[in-house]
Amino acid sequence: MIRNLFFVRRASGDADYRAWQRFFTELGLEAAGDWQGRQNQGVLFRTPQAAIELGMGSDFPAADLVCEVADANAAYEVLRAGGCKIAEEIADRKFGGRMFLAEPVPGQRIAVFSYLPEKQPQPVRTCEGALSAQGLRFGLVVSRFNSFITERLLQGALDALRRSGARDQDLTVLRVPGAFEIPAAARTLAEQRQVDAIVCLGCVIRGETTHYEHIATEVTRGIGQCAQETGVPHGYGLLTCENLEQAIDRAGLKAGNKGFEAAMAAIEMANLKKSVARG
Ligand code: INI
Repeated sequence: MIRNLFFVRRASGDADYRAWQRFFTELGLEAAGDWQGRQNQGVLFRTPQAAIELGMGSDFPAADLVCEVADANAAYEVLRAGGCKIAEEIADRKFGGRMFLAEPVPGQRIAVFSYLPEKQPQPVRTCEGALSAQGLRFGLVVSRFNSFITERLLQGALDALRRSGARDQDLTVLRVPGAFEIPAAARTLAEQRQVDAIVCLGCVIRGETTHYEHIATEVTRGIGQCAQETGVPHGYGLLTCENLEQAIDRAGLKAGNKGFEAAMAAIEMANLKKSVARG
């Protein structure tokens, strides 16, 4: 499968090489790397976006490279001032763009255009939650059952929150008897609307009966339901393990600290919620 496409310009000599370099630099590209061999040299300009366009019919520019720029008028002025030959004058085109043909080296034409304002494609609105906990309030619900593990999850979660800028006075820790009680305590916190996100921490370890499965399923469902019904983001830090060794690994040893991860998810989701609300 294709991983990368390279538009290769083979300069016929030093003057062409420099002309191409000046052309792409003037259009705002930065050299991402260059190399110097005994018999050759090259420089790589990476573009913010590239695409292959396939077409047929009329009105295609007479050039095998088409550069979209933010402002074709500005690009035209910059290139002309730098001495680049303009092979076809700048003008509005039927497709909704303003375009000209540049000829940085003899016989090699490149079309440069920008969309007219009314035809400008609208960028996709993308929202992502920042990883800053500054000014945010968090509730942490932690079960005492398997406290050898859950206290480590709590330390991991507090570490993530403090490192991300949370202040201790904005953190509330609720301790509950076992994992089964986590969703109810989380809901009490969520309904009071005094926290921006909740971090749920517990550890269920398989025993001889099916008890473990019932608890794990119910707690997971309860945490998810609380998050969805109250709209308060919940970080899910419930370990569901076959044995103590697996739990230790996930509470700060080989497999990281799931409390830390749950707190980071809570921070991100709290910020995401705020940024979506801001619009
Ligand atoms: N609570 C846990 O947090 N982890 C477990 O592994 C566990 N097991 O296996 O029994 C457990 N049980 C207690 C349960 O969460 C409730 O606290 C208890 O049933 C009282 O409601």
